[in-house]
Amino acid sequence: MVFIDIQRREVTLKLVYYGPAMSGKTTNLQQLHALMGAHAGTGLMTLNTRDDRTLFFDLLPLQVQASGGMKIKLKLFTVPGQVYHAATRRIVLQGADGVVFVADSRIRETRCNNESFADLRNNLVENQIEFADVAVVIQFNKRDLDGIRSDAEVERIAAKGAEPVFKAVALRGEGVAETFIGLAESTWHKLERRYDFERRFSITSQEFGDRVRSLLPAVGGR
Ligand SMILES: Nc1nc2c(ncn2[C@@H]2O[C@H](COP(=O)(O)OP(=O)(O)O)[C@@H](O)[C@H]2O)c(=O)[nH]1
Ligand SMILES: [Mg+2]
Repeated sequence: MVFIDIQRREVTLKLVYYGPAMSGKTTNLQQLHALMGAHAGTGLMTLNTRDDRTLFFDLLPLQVQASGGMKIKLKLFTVPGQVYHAATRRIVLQGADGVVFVADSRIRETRCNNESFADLRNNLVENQIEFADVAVVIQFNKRDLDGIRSDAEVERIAAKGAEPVFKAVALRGEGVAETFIGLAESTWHKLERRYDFERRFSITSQEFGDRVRSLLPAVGGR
């Protein structure tokens, strides 16, 4: 779980993009990286096979600084979705503070989405992470394609569950920033309650949200 370095006044959050193969997890990180421009820091690391599938994981390390001097590192990972990468997914998920489940909106992908969500729950258990202790948001990606669940249906799913739901066309960068900001803020809320960041490091969730948005000048952050 969250890594807190009191001496260096540094907190590291681990955020994981989970979901079935080809749902658009790597594309989310690529587009997020592009939207961040010069703010993106050390850059996106991807480890692909020759056919462009994620081999191990992608990593986008980010950092924001609060006015009180506290440094917050955000490490964004993707998992490889293919069934045979089960062990890798479990390892990447270790110590996750927040997870975005990237679903493919097409109705024919329903079964793959459901299996992957069950796999997520299972791997959280394997990693001794309580589902209630990890922030989870859901992204319905590929809204540009035919044969997708309707907006009304997505809204019904959103109303039924506790997890915030976002719609996206990751390929065009649409909804990518919103999903990331939603994930970061949900994760912060969850951790703030447990670790009392506001008192210990004098940073409010409002300030944290502002700092995260400031990483995204292209979508109206500062
Ligand atoms: N039409 C469409 N294709 C997408 C979208 N997002 C990703 N893709 C494509 O889906 C394929 C798999 O994407 P990728 O990010 O590698 O999936 P991952 O396996 O979840 O990492 C690629 O060909 C992407 O270009 C989207 O919103 N719409
Ligand atoms: Mg990938």
